Amino acid sequence: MKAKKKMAIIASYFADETYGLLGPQMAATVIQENTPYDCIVIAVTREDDKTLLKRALADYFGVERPIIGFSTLSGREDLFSFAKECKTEGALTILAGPQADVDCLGENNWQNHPHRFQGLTENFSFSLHGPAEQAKYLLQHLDKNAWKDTPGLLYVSKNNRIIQNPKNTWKEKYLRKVKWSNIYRIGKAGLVSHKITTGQVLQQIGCPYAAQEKRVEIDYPVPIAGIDTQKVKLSLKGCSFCDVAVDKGFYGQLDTETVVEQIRCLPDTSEGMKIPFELINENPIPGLPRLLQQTRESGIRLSQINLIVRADWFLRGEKNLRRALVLARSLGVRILLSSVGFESFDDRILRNLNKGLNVETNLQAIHLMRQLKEEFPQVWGYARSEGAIHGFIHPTPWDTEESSANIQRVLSLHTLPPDILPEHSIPLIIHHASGLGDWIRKVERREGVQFKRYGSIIGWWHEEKR
Ligand code: B12
Ligand code: SF4
Repeated sequence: MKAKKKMAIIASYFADETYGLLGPQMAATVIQENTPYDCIVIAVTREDDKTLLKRALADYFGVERPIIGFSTLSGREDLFSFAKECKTEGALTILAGPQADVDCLGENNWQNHPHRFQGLTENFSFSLHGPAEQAKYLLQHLDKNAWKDTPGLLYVSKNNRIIQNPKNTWKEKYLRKVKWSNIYRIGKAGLVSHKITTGQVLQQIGCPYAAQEKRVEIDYPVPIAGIDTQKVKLSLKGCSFCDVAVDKGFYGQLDTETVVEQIRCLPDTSEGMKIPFELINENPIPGLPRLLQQTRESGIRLSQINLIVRADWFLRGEKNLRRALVLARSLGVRILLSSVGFESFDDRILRNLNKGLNVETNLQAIHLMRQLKEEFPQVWGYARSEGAIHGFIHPTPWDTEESSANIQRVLSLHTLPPDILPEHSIPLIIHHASGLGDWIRKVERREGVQFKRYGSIIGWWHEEKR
């Protein structure tokens, strides 16, 4: 039998992570099963030694030309440089996964504004944005020019023009299967198989909130002294800081059957149950009782489902959630509300984030989360000590003494630090292609200021003189 060719996907990772890398792992599975290539995922932390990584890649590819996909790099400039080095040394480097297109293209109109993020066309042979199965055509035609017809491909032509092929849409048949044994880390002696103890299951692509277009007015950043009363008008879909809203928009829910097939692929615990997994769906509660029922009918034993929910949709789902908790109790399954994107406890900041809800809604959700703990103590989890990390964005460009005092007052009045507040807040991150990217560029243009770029991220905290 002819040996299969080889491909590897490099993705960004944190050292102590228990999660898998669903997107890259799903892509590797699609490639493995539908092309002449074996494909693995290599999870690379900032601390990993790049010389060891190089050596491991050389051992893996042997005499073959390395074909290396890069995905979910989280804006890491060390990995952008690593990709460029591999490309210079003869590898074929493909930037794929979320934001691959906009990160390759660079920031809007950077050609006329040299301080803006100039994109990654020099670091990668090309980018491929959208569903993994688009790579089938590419990998089958690498040696011929026909790869230029690959859907979703973006590349620089010989006469220096950027060519971007239209993307294919998502097809459920490719979203049924994920291998969980295809992820590796770098060890001293080469690639080491990495065991995943918390999985992810895709149930919805994108976010329904990102399907609603709204005309919004966002305040100026406070650091621009004296002009902080001005506003910027924008049309936004989804939360202003959210890259998912721009990247995926809203495609819709997957069939329960597709979701159950993915659950079947998850590794088992030593007790023969599926490992805990996060349901990737911003509005999972309406379908939760049905999902529990269907897994039971399929003979699958679950240990724990982690939910990510918006506070308003959590409140709206109360009735279904109670049904699901009763069912979960009878099945011995735990439900952990692992992340609610509260983001702030100040109404002005929530408005600037275009979160579409207010502090009162966040507090009502917290009240219900705590009440359910009293009613379903064994089945229901929501607190930091139970593994939840709720969203709290701080600092932001709109922090004032008044907003900080306001937030402090809400935190102590409702005793949020012990169970709700995460150990660390996350500073507001502005990806160049997010709604806030447009906001900050408008501020720059109007006020003749510049904010520093950190790769694909705009440093709103670092204003530079022009
Ligand atoms: C669930 C999720 C999490 C979970 C689990 C993450 C994980 N390790 O998988 C948690 C909450 C832990 C998490 C944490 C973080 N996340 Co997160 N997360 C997501 C989310 C919402 C869904 C990811 C997912 O599974 N999608 C479903 C899969 C099937 O879709 P997909 O990833 O697009 O993959 C498909 C295609 O794109 C393609 N594809 C993907 N890779 C490749 C590679 C090749 C070669 C090819 C051909 C195709 C291909 O194939 C897939 C199937 O068709 C995404 C946003 C989103 N909706 O995509 C962010 C996202 C992946 N996370 C992101 C970030 C930044 C983080 C954090 C760094 C945040 C932080 N500051 O802590 C951490 C890092 C975690 C880590 N590296 O270990 C970014 C990555 C940005 C980027 N472009 O690099 C995203 C895109 C959100 C965003 N835009 O900000 N996250
Ligand atoms: S932050 Fe969450 S709720 Fe807001 S648009 Fe993004 S995915 Fe949807």
